Amino acid sequence: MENPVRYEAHGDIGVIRVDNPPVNATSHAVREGLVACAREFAASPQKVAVIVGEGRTFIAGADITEFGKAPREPHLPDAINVIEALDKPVVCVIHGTALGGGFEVALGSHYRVMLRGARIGLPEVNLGLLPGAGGTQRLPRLIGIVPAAEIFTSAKMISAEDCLALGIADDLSNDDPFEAGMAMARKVLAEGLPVRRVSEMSVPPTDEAALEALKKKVARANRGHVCHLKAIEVAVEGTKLPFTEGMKLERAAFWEMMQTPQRAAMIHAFFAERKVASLPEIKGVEPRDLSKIGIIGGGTMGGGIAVSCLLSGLSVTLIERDAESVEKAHNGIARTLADSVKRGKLGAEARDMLLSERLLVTDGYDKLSDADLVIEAVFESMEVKKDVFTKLDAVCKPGAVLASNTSYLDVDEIAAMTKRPEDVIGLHFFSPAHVMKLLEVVVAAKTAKDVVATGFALTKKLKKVPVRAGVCDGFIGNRILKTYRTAADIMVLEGASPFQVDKALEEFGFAMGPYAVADLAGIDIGYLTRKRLAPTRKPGERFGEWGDVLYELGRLGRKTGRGHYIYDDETPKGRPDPEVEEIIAKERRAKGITPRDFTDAEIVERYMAAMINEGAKVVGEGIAQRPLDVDVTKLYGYGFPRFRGGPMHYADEIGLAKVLATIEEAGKAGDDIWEPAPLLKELVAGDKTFASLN
Ligand code: 3H9
Repeated sequence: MENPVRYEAHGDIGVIRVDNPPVNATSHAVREGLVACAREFAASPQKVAVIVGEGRTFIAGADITEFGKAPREPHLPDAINVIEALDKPVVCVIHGTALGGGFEVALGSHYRVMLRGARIGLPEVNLGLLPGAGGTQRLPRLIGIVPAAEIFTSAKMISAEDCLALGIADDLSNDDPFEAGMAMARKVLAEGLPVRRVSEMSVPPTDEAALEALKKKVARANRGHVCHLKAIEVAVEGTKLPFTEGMKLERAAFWEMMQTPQRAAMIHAFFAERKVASLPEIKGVEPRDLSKIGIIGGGTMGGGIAVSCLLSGLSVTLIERDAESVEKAHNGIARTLADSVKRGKLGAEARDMLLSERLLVTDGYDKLSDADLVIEAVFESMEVKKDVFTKLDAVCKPGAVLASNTSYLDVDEIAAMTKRPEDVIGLHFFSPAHVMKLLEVVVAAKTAKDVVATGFALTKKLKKVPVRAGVCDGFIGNRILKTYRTAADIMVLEGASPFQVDKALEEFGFAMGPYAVADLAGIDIGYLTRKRLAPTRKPGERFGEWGDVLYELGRLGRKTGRGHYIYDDETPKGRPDPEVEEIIAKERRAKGITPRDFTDAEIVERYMAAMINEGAKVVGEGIAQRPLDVDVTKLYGYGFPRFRGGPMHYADEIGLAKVLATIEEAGKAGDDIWEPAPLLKELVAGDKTFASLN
């Protein structure tokens, strides 16, 4: 793009057009263009200027691809200062989204008009940063410290209507962006409205109690992050100073954040999330039709998938086995939708329409004859699944996509039950399916390309994040999970307590440690998994068996008030139970293990090394396409802390040689999980990173 910012004269009005697809990010050329056009306007006979974005959105922020490279002048805060300092009024028109640096350009303008449907936001914290072009200094001066901090610490997008109420927008418009800007400019001219600089405004009084409450809330919600509280601090301290001094404080903090591993991790996550969705093998491949969805099974998974589809505008026919199960499934879906209404995510009328017009729950397979895509979500047993796919093969129309929501079974074997294996695919949702963003799209040996494309098209419709996975036990996510859970169990057998393991990993950034998760999911799930894996175990293989004792004692986790932890009114989130330590001590004695102490750091090191090693095997075997696919899987399906970027990014961060050394050390006890991944060894030998494969 030659000149992404252009100046045009329209009588008394100068128009500064920003045209830098896809999202008008403020690249170096845009910053240069903004300064040049501001100067051209200053020297021109025009009396008022309009800044407007071309394409689908106003400026969506700084150009993230430039982060990590040497900064080039003019810097964005300086460009915005040039605009604000003009002695003729400047109007900014916001359509689509004005995010980060884009919203900061708007704050440096003298008047703001927003199109209805447009939104603003300061999402820098999502990238491990804080607003760095005046967001922490101008916004508090415009609307007050607490409302401003709520915006820049939450990264939420604020609607045009709310912006008008808050005093961020001066007017709303139904016009196109250009006309909306021209109308506002004509109003400025007609009413002789003056230059109005936010930097010269004084900060509205601060409700100190509300500020303290917000700080606590933000600290709680963003454990491990550094940027959120730093942003509040900069806003509070900076606004006590003259504006230019406040800006210096903001700039220094912005650069401090820019150097953190958290910034690198979160920007990696941002681009990885987008990269997984554009699969080269389906480039240009048309997906099949996708409006009528069939679902087999109305339990937790099937019901969640149905809700997810309904909320995305798809019609759902859900099959259950008998009248009683039909009613139960229907009620479950209605309850989840009612909850969405209660939380303001869905109108009551829309809910009624979904239930009466878009959903059919029935026990007749024949109702699936016109379904475009059917997702099987029945009990995790090969026999049951084979029976379902035989029936689907008989009733579904030619070309219908037949998907299994299995979380570990062999999709090739399932596909072989049909006369159309090319139409069969795995679509592995995560529970609760209407909430969790990850969807593993499992491509079997014979799956047709347009079926893969349809799987990806579905995830887009459902606003989920798709990761392509190959067939193996557990695909990407559960296969890696099995390994690091085993590593945790071995550490417990060797002397760590489950409570110490959980605490160490929660301090690392996981929302919950593996044993708290086991209690939440149900100890019975782990019990069934161990039963399933029993025939595959090698003689002498070490694994934790205390879960079986908990199961036999009826300690099924949260649902029974006891699992690894005790859950009661006093400690609804659970407290460690010494009885569990005694059960584990007994197992150690029976296995002849003398317990030793573990440090929290060693626990994290081993847990992560196990995760990374299996991740490298999964990539090396082609089950995951690249290391970043492993990262996205763990980030969106397994609560991996986003500020660490995913296990493979984290591995690069700490150094692959160090990871390999941990694996080799842990492997001295002879457990199979510690067999080093060939890919990891290769990368260490070549002094390369996982990022080099992305
Ligand atoms: C900042 O502003 C710091 C300042 O305070 C201070 C500076 C000194 N840069 O998401 P999509 C690409 S920090 C470069 O699929 P959508 C994206 O990678 C920034 N590229 O579309 C994708 O490329 P590709 C604060 C960017 O319609 C394409 O655009 N701003 C940027 O679903 C389409 O993106 C943010 O954090 C960027 N800033 O959503 C906003 N943004 O096609 C981040 C996007 O090659 N962006 N791309 O894969 C977003 O939230 C969404 O992209 C947006 C559009 C809502 C704008």
